[in-house]
Amino acid sequence: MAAISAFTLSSQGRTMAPGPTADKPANYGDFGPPQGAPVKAVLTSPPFVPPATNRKAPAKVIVELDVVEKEMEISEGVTYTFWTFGGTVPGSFIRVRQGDTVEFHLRNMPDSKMPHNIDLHGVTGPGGGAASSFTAPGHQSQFTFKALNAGLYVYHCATAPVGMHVANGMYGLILIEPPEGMPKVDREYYVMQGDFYTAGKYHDKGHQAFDMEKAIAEHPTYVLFNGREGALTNDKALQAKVGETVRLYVGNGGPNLVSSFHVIGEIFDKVWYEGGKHYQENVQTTLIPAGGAAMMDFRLQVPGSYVLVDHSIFRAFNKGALAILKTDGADDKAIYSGKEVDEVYLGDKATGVPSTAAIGTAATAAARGNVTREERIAAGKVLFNGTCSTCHQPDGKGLPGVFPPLAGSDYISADVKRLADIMIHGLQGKVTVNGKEYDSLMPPMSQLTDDEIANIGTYVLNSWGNPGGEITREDARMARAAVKPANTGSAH
Ligand code: HEC
Ligand SMILES: [Cu+2]
Repeated sequence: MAAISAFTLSSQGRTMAPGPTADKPANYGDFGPPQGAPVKAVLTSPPFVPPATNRKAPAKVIVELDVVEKEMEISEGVTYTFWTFGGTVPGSFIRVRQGDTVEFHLRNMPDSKMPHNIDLHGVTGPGGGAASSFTAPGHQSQFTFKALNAGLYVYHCATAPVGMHVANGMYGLILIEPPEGMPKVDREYYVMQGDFYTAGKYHDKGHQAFDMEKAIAEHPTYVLFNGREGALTNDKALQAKVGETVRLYVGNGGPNLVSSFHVIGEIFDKVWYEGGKHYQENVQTTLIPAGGAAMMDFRLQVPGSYVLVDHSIFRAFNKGALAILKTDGADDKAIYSGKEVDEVYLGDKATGVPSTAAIGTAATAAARGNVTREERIAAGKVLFNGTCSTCHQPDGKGLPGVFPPLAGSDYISADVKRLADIMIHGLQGKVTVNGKEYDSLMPPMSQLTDDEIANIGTYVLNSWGNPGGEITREDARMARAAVKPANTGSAH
């Protein structure tokens, strides 16, 4: 957990010089006692990073961090009881300077149900602070450490069951600046990945409990940046301008997964891999272990939407591990021709498309049992974009000879209820739509929930000259229950 400093390195049978570490003096990172009046650390909520300390001498820094248990949305229309440091997932970002003496105050709010503590990977000492910070609800604890090693470190709760506390969102980052500070950049952002285990399936609406079995099996329902699907998309996307330099401080809280962190459309000019002292240059994807972190710098040369993903790519598109860095500015055709291909990756996550709030509205109403056709249509429109529109096109007209039209489709009007069946089981073989024959394959979309099927189906039925009507949750349930081989359009 925290740094362990006394071991001997050996390579090819030769033992290197012994010592606290091979080339570091015993007082490494200790610049003497704190100077001047104590300073209170500025803590920030993600995606923001506190300003540089700009200090030239060690100080006494007071950190006050609150543990807050609270219900928040984990996805549109899905709530979860998070346990947090500072009321957010990930927890507040802490920034100090190497050699600082940190007086840490951990307060556990009176309405908490659980005791909590904190293990900071930047602390030298057994447990990284955990043993000294065990804090019951309504209590406060205090401990002090000297920040000896510069770097970007994860902190997390280490109260039993540790995995559960971490899975509920109890992690964050502490940056221990090197004495000279980090190189200046135009913008700094704080992003942290985590995997989440809910009792229901991905996108099952309503309140979701933690599922210990799934967590032990390491089968997350959600893999997220900053604790919520869509925390950094649409109007909450990270912002930058062409010509600026951007630094991401990226952590991985786990509890289980290792992140293959990648920004689609960018190359990291520098990566301080593992959050340490050295950087690698020209990196496409950097590995961030659970309980680890990295800093990465790049300059933005071309405007558009850059997509932050875990390149274990099903996590990005089917579990939520996707964020956007929106860059405004003038095109540079010499670097990139400028064909806007955002939609391929983004679907409904792109900026400027209808807000996903409609999905939440329909889900709430569906849970009450009185969802209206209009609410289903509004939610279905958002879901259609990004799920179906890549092939059938946003206007439902399809592509001649490749993807059949859903607009004015006589295939749909012949039997409107088959829509649910087609979405869940896919379609292959010969079909004739409006007099034209298609002989292709539509993959099953069984990842959609019954409500999502109902919403999309109702939207399609009530759009583009189709006959109207409704697909219900029951239609979806029955279509799913029908165990059968993939649909074939013609009888063979
Ligand atoms: C990867 C591309 C792709 C996606 C995504 C896709 N489809 Fe299809 N869809 C097809 C193809 C190809 C066919 C024709 C299949 C065949 O030839 O048997 C088809 C056929 C259909 C048909 C029957 C023919 C018609 O035009 O009326 C319907 C209805 C349909 N899709 C609805 C949907 C809906 C709703 C979604 C989103 C949940 C969706 N599709 C997503 C490729 C896709
Ligand atoms: Cu805890």
